[in-house]
This record gives sequence, C-alpha cells and structure tokens, in this order.
Amino acid sequence: MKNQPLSPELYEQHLEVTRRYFMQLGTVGLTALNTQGLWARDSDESLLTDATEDLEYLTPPNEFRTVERGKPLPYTLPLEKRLELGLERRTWKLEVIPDPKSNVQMVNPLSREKGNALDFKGLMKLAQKHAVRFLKVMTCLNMKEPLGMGLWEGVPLRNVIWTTKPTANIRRVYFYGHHNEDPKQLFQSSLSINRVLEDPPGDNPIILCYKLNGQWLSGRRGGPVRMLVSDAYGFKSVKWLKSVVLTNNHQANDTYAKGNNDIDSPMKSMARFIYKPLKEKAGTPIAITGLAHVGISGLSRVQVWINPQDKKWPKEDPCFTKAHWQDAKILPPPTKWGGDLPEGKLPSDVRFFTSEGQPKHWPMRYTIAHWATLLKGIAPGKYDIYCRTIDANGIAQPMPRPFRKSGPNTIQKTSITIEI
Ligand SMILES: Nc1nc2c(c(=O)[nH]1)N[C@H]1C(S)=C(S)[C@@H](COP(=O)(O)O)O[C@H]1N2
Ligand SMILES: [Mo]
Repeated sequence: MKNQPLSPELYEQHLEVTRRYFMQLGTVGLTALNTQGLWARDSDESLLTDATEDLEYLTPPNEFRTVERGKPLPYTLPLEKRLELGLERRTWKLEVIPDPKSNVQMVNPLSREKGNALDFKGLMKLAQKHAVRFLKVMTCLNMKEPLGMGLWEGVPLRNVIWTTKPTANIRRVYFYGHHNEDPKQLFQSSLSINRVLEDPPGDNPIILCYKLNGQWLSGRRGGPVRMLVSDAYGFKSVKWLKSVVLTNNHQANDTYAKGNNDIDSPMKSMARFIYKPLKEKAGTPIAITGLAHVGISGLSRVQVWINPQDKKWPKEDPCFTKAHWQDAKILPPPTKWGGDLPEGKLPSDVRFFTSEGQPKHWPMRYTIAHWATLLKGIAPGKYDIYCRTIDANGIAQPMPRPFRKSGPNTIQKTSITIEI
C-alpha cells in the first residue's frame, strides 16, 4: 500500500487558485504577494509564471495520489496478460451474480461461466441512455489530505442490476476487483441494496466508472472500470472491478472493516492548510490558504485562529471551541476547471450544474473548495495557527463525528514566527 504526501502539483495548482484571491484583495494583498514572499517556497520566476496561468481546480488524472494493493499491480502486467485477464476495455467483463451461500432470487444473472457477463460494449450501450457525470474528491479514510479532485463519469450500478431481473431476498451488494486470483489479495467492499437503488436528494448514484476528467480511466486509476461511491471514502470505490455479487446477507464484508475502520461513514467536512508561511515580518499581513473538504453536512464557513505559543489553551476545551476564530474567505467556483479538460471546460451535463456550466450551489458536497485569508496586526513572537470548518448545520470540526476511524477531521495546526 502506497501513501504519498500532498503532491507538489496539487500545491502549485492551489497557488494558482489563491493568487486570484490575493490579487482581488488589492494593494495589501499585492504587497504581501510581491515583497513578503507569499511565493517564498518557490519564489523563482517559473512559479510566478505558473501562477499567472489559468486556475486549476481538478487534479490531472496522472497526478492523483494512489492507494493500492496487489503483487503485481494489475496495470503493470504486460498488455497480452491484461487482455487475457479482462483488464483492458476490449476484453473487460463484469459478472453480476447471486451469492451462492444465499437465497437470492434473480432471473438473469450475468455470468462469466455462462458467457453472458457484461462487456464494455454492453456498458457503453447502457451509457448512451444512463451515463452520469459528477465532481467528487477522492479521499482515503486513513489519510489526512485528499488524493485528488475529479470529474467522474459512469453508468449507475442499478441500471446494470435491473437487467439481471432480481426479484427477492436481496439486502446487500458485494463487489471486488482483480486480485491475481489470490484470496489474500482480495480487496472487497459492499453497500446496502437500498443505497444502490435509490439516491437521497442531492446525492449522486453509485456508478460503474470508466472516465475521469473526460479521459478513459487508466489502469492506475482503477480502469477499465471501477466502482465510484461519491459520498464515501475511497475504500468503497473498488478498482479493476470484475465482480458484483447480490446477497441476502445483511452484513458488510468490506476488507476495510478488518483494519478497524468504520465502513458506514460518509465523508466529513474538514479544513486543511496548503500555503502556510513559517515566518513573516511584523506589520506584514500573513497570507494563509487551504482547501476545505466538503462532507455530507456541507460547508458554511472556514475559520482560522492564531494563538501565541506561550499561551497554553485550557485542557477542558481540547477542540478550541472557545477560541477567537476568524472567518476566512471561501473562494468562488473556478471559471476554468483544469484537470486536463480541454480548455479547462466542464462538459454540459454535469450533475448539479446548469446547462451553461454554472454550479447550482457552492460549495458542493463531496468536493473541495479553496479558501484564503490574511491575518493582520500580529506582534512579534511565536504562534500556532489552526483552521477548521463549520458545516452547513453550524457544527464546528471535529464534531459531529470526531472518531478517527470514521475518517480524518482533526483540527490542523501550523506554526509561524513573526520577526521584528
Ligand atoms: N482493487 C482495489 N481497489 C481499491 C484499493 C485497492 O487496494 N484495490 N484501494 C482503495 C482505497 S483504500 C482507496 S483510498 C482508493 C484510492 O483511490 P486512488 O488510488 O484512485 O486514489 O481506492 C480504493 N480501491
Ligand atoms: Mo483508503
């Protein structure tokens, strides 16, 4: 399993986004930008050149970070082998079958054995009528930073399930991908049949996903087809998908449950720093930027708090609820979306966007929003700076769900020295 730190690409993209905000702030912002080293970490010309380019919100597919198991990793096999195993669009097949240990009733299972499994052509036929596209941030339940922000496209899983004519005794859907026929390498996940068949208003369907940012899903990203569960952490979005099993078993079988993870946890709202200066001169506004991860309860505010290091906070208030938090600015939706989309343009039929390509609301759940702020009038000394979200219910991070194994959302801290 590979866990990589926040990618330099994501960092640079973010600088492009936030640069516009600081430009809009006018002279104060510009002074901070030009003379006080907002770009100090990469102060060379090339970054400033980059920063004047168009804003990028989506992560280019090959710049996503990856969480994967498998020896060998399926997409590293030679083409011939990938074709043989159905890991290419030309030969891919999905079976949708009843659990042999269960009493599921379905008329028309799609079975590899019987030779009627769904192939890519069949999936594309369904796509003509049912394909959907939506924005979703990919985040691992066990990592503090998102892996990447994408525009995903696929066919709702229920449209395939209905072709199998299921009639009774189904409570859960199990699914897994290619695992080198080695049970020890099996990575599986599951959902309630109810969540698959019906979406709460404002949520996206569970999809069989074959495109990311308008491009065919690469092997590294889980192609030819992966499950994509927009409201959940990454482990539900099984890559190299080949099998869907309907069962009357009411229990989850997720591989992630074995790691003490809460496998029923929708994504949480949380704020993360991106640009955080280590030192600054007194009298200069301190520029801070970050991203907000927008969970099931949405996002109403992002806040920042700066506290002198020698001023210890009372232990009775470990989440700093009584601290002097100040609102940061949540940046508006981008006009160019980046992520290697042609001309940075979103296609016309993205869920929760108008036909003119405008989001119907912002921030949007299960995506990210950028934020920025300037702290002013800070006396020389050493400080800690914290950031947090307030969700759309008015609840501050890390509430309402503070337990670590239901997803990351501890309050992040960074330190800064203000020099005379
Ligand atoms: N087949 C398979 N699917 C998988 C995994 C895996 O190891 N094998 N890892 C899961 C986990 S834990 C996460 S967080 C996401 C990460 O998606 P990404 O690598 O595309 O960023 O993929 C999920 N899907
Ligand atoms: Mo994960």
